[in-house]
Amino acid sequence: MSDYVQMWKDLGMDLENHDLLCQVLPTAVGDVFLSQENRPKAMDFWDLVISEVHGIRPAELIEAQKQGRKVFGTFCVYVPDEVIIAADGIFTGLCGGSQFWVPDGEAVLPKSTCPLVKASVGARLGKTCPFFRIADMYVGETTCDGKKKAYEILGEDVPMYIMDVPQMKREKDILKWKEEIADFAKMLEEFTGNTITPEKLGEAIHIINEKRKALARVYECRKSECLPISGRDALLMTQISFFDDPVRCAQMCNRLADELEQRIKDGVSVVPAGTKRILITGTPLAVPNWKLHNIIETSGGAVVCEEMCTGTRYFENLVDETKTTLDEQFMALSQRYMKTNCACFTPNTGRIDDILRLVKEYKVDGVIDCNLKFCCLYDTEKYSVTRALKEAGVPVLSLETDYADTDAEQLRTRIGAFIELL
Ligand code: BJ8
Repeated sequence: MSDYVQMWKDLGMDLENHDLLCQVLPTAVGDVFLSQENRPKAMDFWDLVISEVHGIRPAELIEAQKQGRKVFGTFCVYVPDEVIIAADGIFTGLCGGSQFWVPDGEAVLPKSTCPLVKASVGARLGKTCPFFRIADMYVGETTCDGKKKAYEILGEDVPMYIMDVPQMKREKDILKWKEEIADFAKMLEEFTGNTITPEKLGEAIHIINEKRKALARVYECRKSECLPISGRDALLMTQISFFDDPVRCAQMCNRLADELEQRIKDGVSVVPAGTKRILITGTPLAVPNWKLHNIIETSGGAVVCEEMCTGTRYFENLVDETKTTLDEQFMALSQRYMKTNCACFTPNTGRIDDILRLVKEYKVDGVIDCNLKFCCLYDTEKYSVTRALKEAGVPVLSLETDYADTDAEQLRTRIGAFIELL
């Protein structure tokens, strides 16, 4: 990634520290991804993107900024990308998934904050992530307390807009979220100087729906008994989709899905018959958090589905494309987004229904419910998730971890024993 040094300098990054991050990434990518056998050829796209993750896409974003476009950094799947696109803006995910950024986050946040929040704040304050330097504005949301308070610190030296996510899913909450989306649109118009028309929003809704359909096609292939892609590769695809241009993302995912569908027809599987099929549920796995997938898939299991925001919650449910006025479109957006079952809602029984449905659809042998340390929301839902799965006769293992590698061997022992018993 040495070609990008000048760009990083211009972004005001801490080059010395950033070098340390760049040094560990190739080994991690090699160990987790390139070591796998019989991978789909179409993964070459994601191998390239991840090997130059702080180079290729940031350079594109800077180029777009030179043409006058604005970049918006987001932290939650509740922020509607469609509206950003309709204002001719570009969205990029910002959630941090590396232990590397945690100490810089801990310098200003309580240690008892979840690693996702600590890493995100650390990536900004430590000046070691180009995406955090590039974004013209951050878009936060009122989901968990950790994020809400962290946004106050993050927003000290970069424009920060917060969307007020409802905490319940009554009719009036759906209306409230619609109003919140309309306000977001107004702010985007002012910030970008571009007008959002029903035509532009309709086009943007179509673009993101196509991206969702493409991601869903790849996931559909993971339902097959003949498993054409590993969980690690599917996770990488999903993680990168938060950063990539949505049209290219759809193209690449469709290209991958074409190959996977052919593999299923040809009986090509990445694991031996009888490998135990695992569904993971819980807190999101932001890039480059591949720890759990890697342990499971090197312990005799295969991850076939993630009931996570870096998984099914990201692409399930489409926005109604038949609406023709902005008011109707905002409502259609609200209705779709409010179907996402995040643990910040109460009650959140829809998530249990989703998990039970996905267990059947993906022919799952066992569920691993994994929470990031100090995420009280998903940790509390562990109680009802575990009970529902036990009642349905589905084996479940609950785990709690963070980004550090210190518990890797302990996790390996527990996961190995769980898979053996399935
Ligand atoms: S819709 S899951 S992306 S809020 S893990 S930071 S909840 S303490 S990430 Fe999330 Fe939106 Fe919900 Fe999805 Fe807080 Fe928990 Fe940390 Fe979390």
